[in-house]
Amino acid sequence: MPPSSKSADGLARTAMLATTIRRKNIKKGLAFSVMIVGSTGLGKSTFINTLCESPVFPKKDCGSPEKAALEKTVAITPVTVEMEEDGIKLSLTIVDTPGFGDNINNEGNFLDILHYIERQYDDILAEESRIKRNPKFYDNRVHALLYFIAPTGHSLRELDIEFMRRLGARANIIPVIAKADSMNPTELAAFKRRVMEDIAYYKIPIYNFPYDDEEDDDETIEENNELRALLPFSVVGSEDEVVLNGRRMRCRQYPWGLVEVDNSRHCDFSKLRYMLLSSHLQDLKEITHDFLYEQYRTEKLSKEGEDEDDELVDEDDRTEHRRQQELAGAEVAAQ
Ligand SMILES: Nc1nc2c(ncn2[C@@H]2O[C@H](COP(=O)(O)OP(=O)(O)OP(=O)(O)O)[C@@H](O)[C@H]2O)c(=O)[nH]1
Ligand SMILES: [Mg+2]
Repeated sequence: MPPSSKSADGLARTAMLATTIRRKNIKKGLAFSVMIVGSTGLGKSTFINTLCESPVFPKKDCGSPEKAALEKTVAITPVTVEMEEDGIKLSLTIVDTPGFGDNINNEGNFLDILHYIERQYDDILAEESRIKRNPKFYDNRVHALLYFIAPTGHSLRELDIEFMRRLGARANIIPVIAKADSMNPTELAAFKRRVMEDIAYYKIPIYNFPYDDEEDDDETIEENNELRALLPFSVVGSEDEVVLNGRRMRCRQYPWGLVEVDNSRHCDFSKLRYMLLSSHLQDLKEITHDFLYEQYRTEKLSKEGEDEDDELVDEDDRTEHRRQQELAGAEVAAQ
């Protein structure tokens, strides 16, 4: 068989295999996990309900609809929602976290969140080391961390900088401006600019839609550049709907007008949702596995190696010490 036809045959087989895997994935569904972090009361739980288009965190009934409100989140809460995006089944795990910033020292909140993320990496590490794999094992690694920034109009707070710098090595951080309806378009544009200046100045590692000039096609590069220019995404959350001119829309209703959640002139919610659950889902998963998890694994295994070396040194020291004692004892006995 000539080499060219052999390689064509091989290529056809690879393509067939890829199609079969894709079909299986479509049937089985994709698993994706997003964590939501930020100060208390910034609308994190409301955002989750808006993203999932269902009351994942139902309102607390306080007697009348006006008084109904979401309860304050008090513990790290992962919830899995089955949904369908572009005809593909998605098993979406959303991890809600208690808002921080109430305490003078937020170290506890930081560590709880960091430990949650690292625990999922540890689970994978343990599973990878098993001789017999557990077929029911569920990979719960966090693929994207949406960090909610308070709409102060100034710039990043100490707390935001500290958190994103510390967690950036463990998760794909996507910065988000919460309650964007509290700023007008000029204020919002200026705030976005200042936040990005801070991110660059403090060298905060965020997910900035990376691409490869040589490998990626023009369309991907253009799309990534457009999304990069939107950072940090401005969001508005609401589960309330109104019907206007026969069109049903989710919005926040004020005496002076409506803020539409899905209107890209009002906020970036729909673009964020599309990139998260559709266009960049696979990229976020790959970076989590190939880079963030790999980095954690290397650090953890080399640390364990160092600890073992230390133990060996300690053991050597103890043996030497015992030998010296025995020698001294023998000398005394001989005298
Ligand atoms: N103006 C405005 N208010 C919002 C928005 N999203 C949520 N809210 C309101 O903000 C309040 C707090 O919302 P939650 O979703 O409970 O906030 P949270 O971040 O989960 O709060 P914690 O669980 O305490 O951390 C509620 O009254 C929401 O209706 C928004 O986009 N704009
Ligand atoms: Mg909450």
